[in-house]
Amino acid sequence: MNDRSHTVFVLAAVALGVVPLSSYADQTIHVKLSDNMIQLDPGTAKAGRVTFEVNNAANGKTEHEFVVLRTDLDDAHLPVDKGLVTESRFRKMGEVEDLAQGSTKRLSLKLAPGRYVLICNRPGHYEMGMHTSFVVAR
Ligand SMILES: [Cu+2]
Repeated sequence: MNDRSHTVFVLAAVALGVVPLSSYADQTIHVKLSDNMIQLDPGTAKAGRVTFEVNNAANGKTEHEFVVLRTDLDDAHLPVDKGLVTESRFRKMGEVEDLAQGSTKRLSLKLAPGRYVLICNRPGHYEMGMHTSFVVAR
């Protein structure tokens, strides 16, 4: 593709809404999983494409996971049954499973404005403190 046809292609893509310039900014949230907490940097995002870069930074050999739930509930007060948060009660946006100690995986989601809760739902891990809230602004 020469320069001119490339320009035409890009303009056509923008006109069609294939490449919405206003919401194009890619947002990366660095997620650090420890055995008793989940830390986010930064802790909020704007609506649109959000990529969670999830690192298992636990000291031991414990595997963790990372689940994104859409809910207005306080992250510390989710329903729990036998050590597991009852995920079926929520809209699950996505998850990263089987994250070995020291490893990093990415999860890219399109998120609408609202409140979310991020948890690790390995047995007992939620109750150990592996949860945090996450707000997506307009
Ligand atoms: Cu965990």
